[in-house]
Amino acid sequence: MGKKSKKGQTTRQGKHQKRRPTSGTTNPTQISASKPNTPKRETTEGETVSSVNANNNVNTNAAAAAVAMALAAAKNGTPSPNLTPQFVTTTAASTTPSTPTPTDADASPSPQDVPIAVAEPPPPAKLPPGLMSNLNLLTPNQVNLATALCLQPTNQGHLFAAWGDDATPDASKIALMEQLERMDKAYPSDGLAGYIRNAKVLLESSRKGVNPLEGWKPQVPEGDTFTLGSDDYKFMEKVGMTQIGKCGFVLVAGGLGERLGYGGIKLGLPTEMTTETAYLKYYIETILAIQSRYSEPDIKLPLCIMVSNDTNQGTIELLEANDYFGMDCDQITIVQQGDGVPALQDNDATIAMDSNDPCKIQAKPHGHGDIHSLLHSHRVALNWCKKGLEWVIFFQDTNGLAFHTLPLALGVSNSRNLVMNSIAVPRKGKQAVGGIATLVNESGEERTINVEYNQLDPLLRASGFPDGDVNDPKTGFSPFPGNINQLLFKLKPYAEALLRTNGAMPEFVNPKYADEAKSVFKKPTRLECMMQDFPTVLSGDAAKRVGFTSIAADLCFSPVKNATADGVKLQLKGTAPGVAATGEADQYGAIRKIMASIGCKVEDAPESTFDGIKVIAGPEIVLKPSFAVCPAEYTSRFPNPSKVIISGRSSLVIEGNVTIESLTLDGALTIECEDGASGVISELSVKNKGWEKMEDITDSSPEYIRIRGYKMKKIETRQIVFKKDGTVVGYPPAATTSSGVVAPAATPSSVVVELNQPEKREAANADNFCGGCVIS
Ligand code: UGB
Repeated sequence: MGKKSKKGQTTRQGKHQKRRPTSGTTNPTQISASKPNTPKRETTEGETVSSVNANNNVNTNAAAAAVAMALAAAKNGTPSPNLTPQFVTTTAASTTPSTPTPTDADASPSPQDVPIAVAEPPPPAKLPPGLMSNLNLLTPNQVNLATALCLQPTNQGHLFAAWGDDATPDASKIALMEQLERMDKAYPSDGLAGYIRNAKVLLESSRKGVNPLEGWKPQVPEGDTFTLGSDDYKFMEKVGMTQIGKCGFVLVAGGLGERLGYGGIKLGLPTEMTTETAYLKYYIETILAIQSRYSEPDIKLPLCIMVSNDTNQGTIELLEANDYFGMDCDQITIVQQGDGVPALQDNDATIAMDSNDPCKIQAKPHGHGDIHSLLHSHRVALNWCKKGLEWVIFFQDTNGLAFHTLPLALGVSNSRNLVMNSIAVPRKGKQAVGGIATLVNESGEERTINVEYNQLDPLLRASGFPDGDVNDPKTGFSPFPGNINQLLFKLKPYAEALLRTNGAMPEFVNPKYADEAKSVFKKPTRLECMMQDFPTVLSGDAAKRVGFTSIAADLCFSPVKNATADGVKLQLKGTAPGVAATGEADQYGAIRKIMASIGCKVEDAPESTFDGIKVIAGPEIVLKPSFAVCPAEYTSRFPNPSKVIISGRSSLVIEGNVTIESLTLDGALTIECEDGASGVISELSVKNKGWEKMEDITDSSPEYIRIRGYKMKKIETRQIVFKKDGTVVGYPPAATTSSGVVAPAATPSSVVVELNQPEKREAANADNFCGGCVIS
């Protein structure tokens, strides 16, 4: 089981009995001499609100007095008298007290403590009696936090309402305080006080219907669009392959998958039923294959996984039960989103309590945008810089097509010197996918960023595009490509931006109102943030170096997010269903498409329907990462592609260092090449009964079968194994030695991709400076 460190990072003893280095061990003085700046966040009303409370000490004297008394009471174990601190308020954003510390009680007012404008004094605030009488249960830090939460303007005294009830156990009170402490620490912009302050601003803007993009005008973004098999594609992919061995990988996997309706963690789901490879296994095998073929011998490509409270345990169990799928444990860093953020029940940002437990806060996920602050606070990005890595690749939990286009996009990033590059897909006008647009404001500031589809159409109409979000007649697609949240960053400027901003993303709120006056919520809401909003924290030249790489979705994106019943409705509307059956079919489809693009003859199966979802289910071809990862590698694995012929009812699995010179397949074939062995398949013809997908939605079947609607029946299979002792099982000898041992034809020891020297190369960093740390 994982053990949580102070900062929420999971650490554990690994399989090699060496503790995985925690990412928080870097000495900050090696990183940067300067303190991170206070991040700024544009509010929806255009004013700038500081996300971190730097010098907001106006009210701290009164608050500090309250705390001092409370602390004294806590120390003595006696209740302190009711406190009535006096306040002087100016504006909401500038007067919020920071969480006071005991030393504040003695501090004389400094010049910045003097209020700028004096308004009406607010009514006297009191700490709730239940809290006052239980202060002796709390640590000094907890007293500080509880006090700050109760005082104006945070004003959350109701959190302690149940503490006045004698029936409330002390353990529950302490549990609540610990939950509050964890949430306070996890929120990157001034803890819970900052969260409530930001929530009040955003809730008010939402109530007033303020357009969050007010002042910004959209333009068609500059980016690169590719077609598989084109010369442009091949060139850019080769450029990217010079970089692919220098990446750190970030997997965001904190989502519980409520829409999918699957009980386990999504990373544990099989990507397909042919090999039943779990998503996490597939990702790790891919990273290891890239490392073994493209990284310097001393480089281990790192993987950081963001988990939440919901997915932490399952993820660690999955890794441990499978020996980390072959990765060294010190390559994996797990960062935790923690408890999420408090749910808010009204426009005053009143924290909602759990309906079953008056000593528990209702928590909700804060969104995948948390990843940036976690990579900062755990120093993951900086550590990767120090290891000499050049790129950070972000990807989602269930996309079996995630890596086919990675070298292509890396080629674009490298050639264009991009700080941030989003892999994007052609998008139809008004399609329910965020569109990437370049936004420009009156002062000439520019951002290329995802705009949610519900905002894009009105924004375009209000900005001189009277038809709104429509297709370009020349291409048949919207000029604003669809974001799939597969993001590539140049590591050094990324790490620098984290140092400057703490990785805090802008937030949004989306309450569902129960009344026209927008004063009542249907259910509690919360602030959320998204990882694709990173361009908002880029500034200067870096803000201009943001682009996209667009490629057909059937090559790069097919997530598994939705329950089958919802997928059926989406498919009827002509939208990708995003269910387990399509996630699987699209993986086979992408491989067939790549094979066809190099000249292999692969027939499509007729359409089938499983539990209402229509798919082209085969032929099922699984090419493991140890065989090939991306189109350029297929070319060397299939040197005579026209001699590879696969029928629509076939199933093929290839693993390891094999070259397929010629193959005719009508049935099921698995070819495995053990580590250290190599093999060549030539003049092989296989015909057998093969495998069949059998519809299965019975309640007694395992959940991962039920959610896709079928299981695989393996009727007859030809199995070939190239063993590392040089023997071959199941394959007629190309040549036989006198001892009868098969001598497989000689093959290269690994995939050889001829890398043309790219024409455009990124200039070396003149200052030899990396993400704030000096590389000696
Ligand atoms: N995730 C976390 O790790 N933590 C969280 O708190 C939430 C999510 P969703 P979403 O695929 O078409 C995104 O919920 O947010 C992980 C893009 O914003 O599946 O609805 C989670 O585990 C959108 O622009 O996606 O929408 C998963 O791996 C579009 O690209 C990932 O974050 C959309 O995906 C995505 O979470 C899409």
